[in-house]
Amino acid sequence: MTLKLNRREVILAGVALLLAQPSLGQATLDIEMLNKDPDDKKRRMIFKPLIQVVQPGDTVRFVSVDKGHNTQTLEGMLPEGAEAWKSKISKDFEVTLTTPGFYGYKCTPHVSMGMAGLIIVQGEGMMGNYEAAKAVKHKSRMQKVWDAIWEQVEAEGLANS
Ligand SMILES: [Cu+2]
Repeated sequence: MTLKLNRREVILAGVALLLAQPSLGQATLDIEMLNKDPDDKKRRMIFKPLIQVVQPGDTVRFVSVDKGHNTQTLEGMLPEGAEAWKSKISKDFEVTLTTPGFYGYKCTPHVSMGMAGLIIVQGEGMMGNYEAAKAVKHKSRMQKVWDAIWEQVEAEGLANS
């Protein structure tokens, strides 16, 4: 038996293949909200991992492992067109990210302790807000945390479109 596909069938097969690609996102990645880093007890009030790299369409799930934390986007640290968020204290929170770029966020009650983190959504245009996000000034402890985050971004080559 010979397999002959008409034009419509070829297109449908192509669409089905595209939809089957797992790399197009829709993974769920966790960020834990912790009082102490289980791998380094000296590190307190942290998001783990500190830098989370995802693909457009992926969902980031903030997990309230220890109580008393939340996640809130930092002003000036979102790609253009991306929506800000602020979650409830001590609650898990999910956000699906579709716009490539750099997303800086903090824990509202623990700003003074430098509790913050970065999500990088890879893809076309991701460098669009890199310099702007890096240029945001923070207070004392928070600035030290961001200096370390940007250093790690450079060191790991994460700022490449
Ligand atoms: Cu906190």
